[in-house]
Amino acid sequence: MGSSSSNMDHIPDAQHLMQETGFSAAHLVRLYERFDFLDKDDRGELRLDDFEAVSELAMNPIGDRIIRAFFSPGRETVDFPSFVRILAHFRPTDTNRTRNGRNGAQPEPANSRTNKLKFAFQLYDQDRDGKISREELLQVLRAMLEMQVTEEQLQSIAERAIQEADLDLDDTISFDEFKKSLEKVDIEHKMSIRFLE
Ligand SMILES: [Ca+2]
Ligand SMILES: [Ca+2]
Repeated sequence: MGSSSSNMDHIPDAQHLMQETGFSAAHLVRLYERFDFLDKDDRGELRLDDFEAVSELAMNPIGDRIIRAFFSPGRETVDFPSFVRILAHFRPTDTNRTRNGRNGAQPEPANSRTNKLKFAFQLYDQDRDGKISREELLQVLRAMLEMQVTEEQLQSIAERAIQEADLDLDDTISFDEFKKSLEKVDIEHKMSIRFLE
């Protein structure tokens, strides 16, 4: 084992992770340092309270939801590969990597627009039924707009958002409707969290 700064020997599954997520070796080493730092008792896993040290998330109004997204349903710990896979959603989208390249055999990268939107969608869809209900939308709006608007205003913002996005009139927002309603929104810009510096 070398002791250079680009030492990846101790990173589990490094080559595969780089391929899968598009992170460079340097990025991965930095993420590993970050992970290792958060992993206070050196178990090779993070628990919910380890994430409290991430100030970018602590200050984010929906930071608790983002943190929970790191955890697979029913799991209480996050290992390094899962940590990296979630963070890959926040990588800038590669503009030169086409979606249907190589006869579509390759899975879409986590940082594609669609996968970024899927990640955002599940931050709203807390019961994971594939739909954002009015109540789920209200919860996010409440967290993000707290103190700035009255409950009545919140209700009407939610109402308008659902009316605009809900194309099949089932009173909830499906992923397709979500995607369509955000067609003109610069997701790239909104979904960048300075987590890697
Ligand atoms: Ca739902
Ligand atoms: Ca709908």
